[in-house]
Amino acid sequence: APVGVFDSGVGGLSVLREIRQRLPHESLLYLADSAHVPYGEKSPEFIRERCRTITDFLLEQGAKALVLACNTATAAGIAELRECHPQLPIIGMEPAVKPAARATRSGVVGVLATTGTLKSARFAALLDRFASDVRVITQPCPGLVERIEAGELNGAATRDLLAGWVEPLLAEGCDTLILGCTHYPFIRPLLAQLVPSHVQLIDTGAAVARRLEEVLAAQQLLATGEARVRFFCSGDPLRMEEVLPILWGEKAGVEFFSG
Ligand code: DGN
Repeated sequence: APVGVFDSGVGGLSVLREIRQRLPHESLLYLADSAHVPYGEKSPEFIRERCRTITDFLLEQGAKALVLACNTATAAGIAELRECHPQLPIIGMEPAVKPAARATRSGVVGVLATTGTLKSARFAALLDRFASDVRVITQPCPGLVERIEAGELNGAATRDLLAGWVEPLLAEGCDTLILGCTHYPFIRPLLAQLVPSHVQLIDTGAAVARRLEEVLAAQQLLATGEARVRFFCSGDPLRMEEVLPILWGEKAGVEFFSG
């Protein structure tokens, strides 16, 4: 049976890449809720409703486990999903506050994430738990997800947007930046050009793939043999097919999800 992975759009492909690399025998279903991207400014109620609809679909497709490859959806919806599906392994994303608090030398950590994530109770709890000794500066990045959805990972517009957020963080002494949205690993190379080399960039994709492996192994759900990856999207499948070679590294067909 496949593992179901979803995001508001194509950002979760950064997580899918890590899963594919770590667990090449797992069949994967990836759903981009592109008709509703970005989730960043949507209400938690709306996002929870999308989480329910998408989860029902992925379960109909036979998913044996679920990865919410979206920080915003995790913050809003994972608790409810776990309540409704107590038997289903469900793994979510969260900004990597704990590793960043360990890594910083200056004691100042910057978090790039959506407004939805930064305003959530889950994020506040994460700071209480792991960041009591460091100063955390949060920075929402409106407009960045849209650029990445369009496959614009290197252009001047994307660069200018990013530079405008990162420079004040550096001026405050940040030496560690958390990529707290699954879209952002795609602009990591660009970000690396905008910060001094001692600044560390931290994201959570690899840790989520490791966690998925542990959870599947513990329930004896790990697959062997040949794997298949299927892509679904609630927006325009042709548009997603255009950006897949850039973000996934291969051409693939995308099926329309009308839910
Ligand atoms: N990729 C999502 C996240 O990790 O928060 C959200 C992107 C969005 O829809 N704004």
